[in-house]
Amino acid sequence: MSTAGKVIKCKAAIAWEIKKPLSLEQIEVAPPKAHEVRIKILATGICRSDDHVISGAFAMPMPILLGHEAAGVVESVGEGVTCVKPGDKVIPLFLPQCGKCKICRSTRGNLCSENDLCGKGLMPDGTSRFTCKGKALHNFLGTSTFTEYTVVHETSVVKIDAAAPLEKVCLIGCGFSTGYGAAVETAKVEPGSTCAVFGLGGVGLSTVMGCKAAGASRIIAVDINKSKFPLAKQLGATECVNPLDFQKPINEVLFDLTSGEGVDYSFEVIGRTETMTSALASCNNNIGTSVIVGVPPSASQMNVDPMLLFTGRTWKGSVFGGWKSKDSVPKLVSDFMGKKFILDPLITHTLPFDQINEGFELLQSGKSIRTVLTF
Ligand code: PAD
Ligand code: ZN
Ligand code: ZN
Repeated sequence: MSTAGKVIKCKAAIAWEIKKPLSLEQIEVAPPKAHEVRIKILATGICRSDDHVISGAFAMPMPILLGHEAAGVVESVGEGVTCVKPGDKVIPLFLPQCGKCKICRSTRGNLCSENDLCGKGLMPDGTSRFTCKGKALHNFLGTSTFTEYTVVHETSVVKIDAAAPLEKVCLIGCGFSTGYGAAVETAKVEPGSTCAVFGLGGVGLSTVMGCKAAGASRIIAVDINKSKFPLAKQLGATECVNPLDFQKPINEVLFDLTSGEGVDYSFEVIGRTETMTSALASCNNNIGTSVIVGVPPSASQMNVDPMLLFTGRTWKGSVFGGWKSKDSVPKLVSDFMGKKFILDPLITHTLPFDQINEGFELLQSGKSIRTVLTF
């Protein structure tokens, strides 16, 4: 029996308030309005950005339906949708590509003005498609994938190869693309260069892979959890450094390791202001580039010696790896299918959706890289 045009009752994991486990409940998912798409989610990864909302570091309106790294199948479409049809395999896009704003019209940049990084948590028309116990739920970055069904705007979804394994390519919806793109798209790492990657979670390890693919000759992986080092080496790190093993600041350690020159490219893939500054100070004082990938804690401020920038360093940020999402995600899926990169080592755990809170505990305790939840 077709569910098109009807409210769907299904299971979802709700964040009612910060610092509490997610609550598995039945929700109602309204049919898609014009230019919206309802998706049956089949696999979703757990990313640190979801956890930043739960911890309160990334301020979002509550209650909220988190999750943004997923893959699924279109269940139904609203009026006027032509980019996808029921049955298509798709990836929701936490960074939309409207095709109309200044950035979408430009060949440069990827931060479509329709993005919801500031956390409105509603569809573009200002309403929600989710309710639970009579209360409207906010969406997360226009996606919300910790649910059996979600509704997204047509600018926030893209069709992918029908043969793609959804329980793997869901990582292309965030972690892999973000980390890999920070190296190949945002920094445009050059062959033979020296890179340092701070933070070796799913995103940072993807940055390591991007540095390797770009031909970096040295990739120094930095983490305070040394259990991350074997996988970092397997994916391309040439050396691994634990800041806790040294008395001096990590930027000085990296200068020592590079004969006083600093690295050509550094990446902060943690989400802490201290490590953002350390990463900046670790790159060459004149031609070094440092990229912020970790989500900065809401309302945080940085106090930086301007001399670090005066001498010529470049400091930039990277959302979704600098990729224009709709254009790039299908290509990245094709590249995965063509074995141009691998995702399997990043997926350390696969759990049924019901065990979502265990997945978060694995991330919080540093035991997992990516947990993929299946439905
Ligand atoms: P993760 O928690 O799996 O990995 C973070 C890693 O950093 C862990 O291995 C930690 O041990 C390590 N770490 C923590 N503190 C330090 C420290 N002081 N020095 C060195 N290492 C440390 O997270 P993730 O890989 O899922 O995400 C990483 C960040 O990227 C996080 O802030 C997330 O919110 C952000 C992100 N940004 C985007 C984007 O578009 N820019 C997208 C997705 C995720
Ligand atoms: Zn993410
Ligand atoms: Zn746009």
